[in-house]
Amino acid sequence: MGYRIAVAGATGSVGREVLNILAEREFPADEIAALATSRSQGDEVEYGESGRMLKVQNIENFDPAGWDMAIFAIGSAGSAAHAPRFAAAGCTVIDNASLYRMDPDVPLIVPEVNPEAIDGYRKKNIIANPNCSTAQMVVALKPLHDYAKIKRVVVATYQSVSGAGKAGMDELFEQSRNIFVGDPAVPHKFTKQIAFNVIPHIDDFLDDGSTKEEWKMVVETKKILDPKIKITATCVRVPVFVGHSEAINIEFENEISAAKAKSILRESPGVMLIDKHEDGGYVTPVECVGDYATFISRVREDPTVDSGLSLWCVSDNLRKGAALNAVQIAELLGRRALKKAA
Ligand code: 11C
Repeated sequence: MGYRIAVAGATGSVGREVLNILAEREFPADEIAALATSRSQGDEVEYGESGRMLKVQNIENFDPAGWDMAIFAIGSAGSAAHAPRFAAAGCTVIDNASLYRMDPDVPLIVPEVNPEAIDGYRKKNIIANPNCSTAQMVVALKPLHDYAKIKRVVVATYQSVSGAGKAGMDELFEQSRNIFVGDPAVPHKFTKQIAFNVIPHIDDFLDDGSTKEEWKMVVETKKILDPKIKITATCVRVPVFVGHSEAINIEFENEISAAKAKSILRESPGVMLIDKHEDGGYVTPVECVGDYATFISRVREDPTVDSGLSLWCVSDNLRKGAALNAVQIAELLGRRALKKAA
């Protein structure tokens, strides 16, 4: 017997990827509901490449009773409005928004890293999906932490415009075209011109001068991996449509060579090591689009500390950073929690 699963935000970039990935991975679904706001009610969305079309239902009128789980990709305001109602009706919410991530009663899960934490989901019947830049980083850090214990991480991100949704992608496209034809590249979604530029600012500024995106990378990594790890992040928007990249510097408590790190990473779940010391022997964001893996390249020792490594980490932010991770959580929930309760 399969599950009844709803996808809220089914018409957005992440929601569509959720449907693609559920279909690709042949998620054991008896019934799938595509939900969105009233604006999209009656539209149709494709269930992967199956050719099967789902009619979009208005989330406001949807009764979640009798549904096993719902993957939410509707932002924090949408989650605040609907997640408690779904959860109370017995439909476990897997939420992509940041709203519940730091709630101590809500597990924050990356299945390759902390699957055991899912056992706490019954307190609120909500499970949180981390920020995209955190998800790929912890997949890379976890196996190295298990071997040599990470003390400190310094990360700089190169985040694609799809992290800011369809409006971000449209803005990069339009500004690039405008610049070619001699029209002004006026910013709307981003604070400055994004085409042919980089912007060291993602999400709101905090009192200490960092941004909320940088804060999320710190607190989410601590919650998922280890609260003792010290982290500092600089998050930067770059003119790439899909695929977040990260330059990660790691200091360890115990010794670890680059060769050892590579042999560990080669065997690690969710990781694809592509690291040849030659032209093109590394992965760039355009190559990771549509893939499940977190790609790691440029692994090398950092000679400025007793035990340290630097590496390059790239992943599809709409997949591992959002939709894929949410579907993996649904699979985990199906395998562990729902079966256990039966
Ligand atoms: C970005 N990482 O690239 C953000 C998007 O907390 O889920 C995802 C924000 C979040 O803009």
